[in-house]
Amino acid sequence: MSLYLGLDSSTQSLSAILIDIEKRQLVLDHSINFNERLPEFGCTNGVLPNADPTVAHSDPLMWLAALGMLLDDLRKKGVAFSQVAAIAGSGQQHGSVYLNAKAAGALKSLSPRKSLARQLKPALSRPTSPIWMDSSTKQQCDEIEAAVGGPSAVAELTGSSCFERFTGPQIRKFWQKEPARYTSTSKIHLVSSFMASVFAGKHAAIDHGDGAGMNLMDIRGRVWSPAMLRATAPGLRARLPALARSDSVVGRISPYFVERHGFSPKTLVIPWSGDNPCSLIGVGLIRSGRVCISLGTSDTYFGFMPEPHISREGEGHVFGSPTGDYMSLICFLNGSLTREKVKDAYGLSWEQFSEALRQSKPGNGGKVMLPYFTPEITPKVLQPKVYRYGLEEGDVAGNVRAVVEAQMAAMAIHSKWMGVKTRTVYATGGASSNRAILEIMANVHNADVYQFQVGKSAALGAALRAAHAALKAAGDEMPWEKIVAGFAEPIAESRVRPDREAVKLYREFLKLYKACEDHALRGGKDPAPARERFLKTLS
Ligand code: XUL
Repeated sequence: MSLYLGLDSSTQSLSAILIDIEKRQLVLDHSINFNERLPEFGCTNGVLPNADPTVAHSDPLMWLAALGMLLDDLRKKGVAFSQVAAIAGSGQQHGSVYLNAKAAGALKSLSPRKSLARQLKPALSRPTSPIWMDSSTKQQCDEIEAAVGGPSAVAELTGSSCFERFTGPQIRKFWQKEPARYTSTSKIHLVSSFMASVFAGKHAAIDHGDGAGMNLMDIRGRVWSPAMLRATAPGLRARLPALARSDSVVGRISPYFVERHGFSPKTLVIPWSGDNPCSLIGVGLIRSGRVCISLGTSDTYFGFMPEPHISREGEGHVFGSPTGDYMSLICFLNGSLTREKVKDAYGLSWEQFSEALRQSKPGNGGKVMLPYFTPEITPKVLQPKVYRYGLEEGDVAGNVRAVVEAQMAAMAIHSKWMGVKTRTVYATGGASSNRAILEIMANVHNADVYQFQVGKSAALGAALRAAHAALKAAGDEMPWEKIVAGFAEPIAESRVRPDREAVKLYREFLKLYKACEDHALRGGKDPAPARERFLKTLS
């Protein structure tokens, strides 16, 4: 049995990647898109409608329905589940699932004749799950930070200051607004540990990688922090699962999956982790020096870190790496959907969007957009607003270039705290297939940019984690270098080199962009003089 299954329960879809570790082969790659296949749950792009734009919840039953559908699809495609040695997964980070006292019994005695969603619905103490796109907990963040000694104290302790989407502030809001439901909650899972629990038929632990995204775990000690728990909600310790290493074993697969889908009863369930820690492995970032930019629903900028180096500006995060080390991450909420909004606003196809990028010039003639179409995480913007400097709304190519340059500039500016000299960037996610975007990335970051063969780095990382942990459990541990070799490799021919002239120009452009950001968000000076200076460098 050398097959390993990696799943990725993400915002908009559930994906699977099956690998054969001995043959170094990706056997299969399949996804269930929630919009297309599960419209009956009423979500748009994985989010339930809400009158408050800062609230973003999803339906955990939709994730379960997707799981049943995905496994059925895979079986129809001829996947021999009986040959799968272990399963691990990746979950959208920070999202939480609230279960009542019936959950343990329900997980243990799932009937293979009924769907997961139907059987686990009565075990939910809260029908919806707040996810990472939620930014409605500013008050709770302030309260928690005040109780613990300020944002830096929280960051020192947990790896991040309080962020609205992090699980701790979300739990505090739930306790404050819905105390009866909080009282009836006996276990609070992350998306990752919830899905692992379903597979294992018992409450699974939260791994250190994803646990770091809660504002509840002591990042160095890797234990629940008593100070953070106290500041968040009463009786929280008893409601949290245990914490575990990412490469431990949850247990054997639940009989539900053996009987209904044909898995071997020996299949191991490995703790699921967050999508970012999984992607770290999925792109082979197991040593320092390189970073990955993932262009997905959110854009993320992340890299491996041997020691927890915390952002003093409170901008980024330190999570656990599945290798047992650390990783740094910065999340930009206005990612794919924002590029798409600009594309749609001008009635363009993606091809025309790229053409507009090719036709316009680096630096955009000093035209700048701050594209906060939705609230932004980095820099923190709670009220969505699009700012334009020297840029007319009707200027199609100008707006297209401005949105991409803004995204790349924000990454360059807000990643300085990591102290990483970036020479190589690995680009992943849907938009990484767009070379016009990668050219801007290479020039703004002054780095070689490579694409990846496998777009789904989180699912691949999960499959690789499954192989690593299962081999370790069998006393046959394989070093990480060997695990990722041949799977998590950039495509050599995809290299986009920075252009010397453009790099010089973007160095100046970053100053202009920063001046616009300071003006819009921090009451800084009018950026017109900065724009004049930038225009002079163009001439
Ligand atoms: C990371 C974050 C996002 C989600 C996306 O902090 O919020 O990248 O993990 O699923």
